[in-house]
Amino acid sequence: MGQMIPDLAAASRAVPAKFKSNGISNGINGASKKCQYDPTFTQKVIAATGPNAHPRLAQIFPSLVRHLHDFAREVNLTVAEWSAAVDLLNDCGRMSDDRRNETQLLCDILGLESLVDEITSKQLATSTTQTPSAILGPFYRSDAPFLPNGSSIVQDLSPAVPWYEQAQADSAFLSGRVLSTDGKPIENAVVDVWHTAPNGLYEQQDSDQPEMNFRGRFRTDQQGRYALYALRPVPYPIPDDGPAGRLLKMLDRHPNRPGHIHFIVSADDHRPLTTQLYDSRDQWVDNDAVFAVKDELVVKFEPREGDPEARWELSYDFVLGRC
Ligand code: MBD
Ligand code: FE
Repeated sequence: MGQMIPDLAAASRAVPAKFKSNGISNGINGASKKCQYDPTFTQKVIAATGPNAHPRLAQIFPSLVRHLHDFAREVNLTVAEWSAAVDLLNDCGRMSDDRRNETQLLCDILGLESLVDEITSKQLATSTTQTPSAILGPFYRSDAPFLPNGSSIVQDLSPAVPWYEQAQADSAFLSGRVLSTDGKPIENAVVDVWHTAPNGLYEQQDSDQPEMNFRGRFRTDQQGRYALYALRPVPYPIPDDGPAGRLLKMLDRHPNRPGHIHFIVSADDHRPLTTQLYDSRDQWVDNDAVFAVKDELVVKFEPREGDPEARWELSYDFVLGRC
């Protein structure tokens, strides 16, 4: 029986010396560490802000500086570690262009884009019935073609395409309405939609795909309806060949996102909605590398009967809040 009682002293002795007494996860120790450094320093930096500073920045900058400095003191950040972080940010910048936004991807794996999305949507919400938002992600293109309702965002699918069979097996008809929070259908709303190919790559990541493949904008009809052909989305790893991927590996984390379809739904007099729908069949739906899944956005595709163009169907109504 005595063996069942955990030997805390032994457990503590087993901690390698390099992890001991560094002040991390130890409030008392951390507080005393703070005093080791110039106690007036942070205030000096905050006080340097001038009277004509940008108002919102003047409001939030003191908090930013306080948290940054507290973090550095709490972990005893060294010049070498800070310098590695600067290199990481510089690498993100160098890797970014109009096809790839590595800095945004870095924010995504830190959960920051999902957090600011939650904050923004809660601040702006005018009703509890509106469809929840989800993050934009780094692969949006604002100029997708307008397509007639009922047409397909899958371009040039032929047996020559390596993922032809999977595209056939995953062919899906998406439809639904765009509604206002009072339940009224909205005519002329724009449903802007994009997703990856079955190889897990967005069109701009993949030189083998035609321009604007799996992207389109649709306008709702008089009953507020939209309809299009697309594919059931596949899970895929976020690009992990850059600094964001390096960080994931150092954290022993996986890069996978559950299969998802992105939407921006907009209409006159309503707040535009940026969101994503997640396929419930997906193994990563509870374990998203960028922490963007919300229960209300997980959907179940149903088998579709009698349509040679689609094996699956999904009906989903988007509810927009008024401005
Ligand atoms: C994606 O496809 C995405 O949607 C997000 C949010 C982050 C990285 C890749
Ligand atoms: Fe995405």
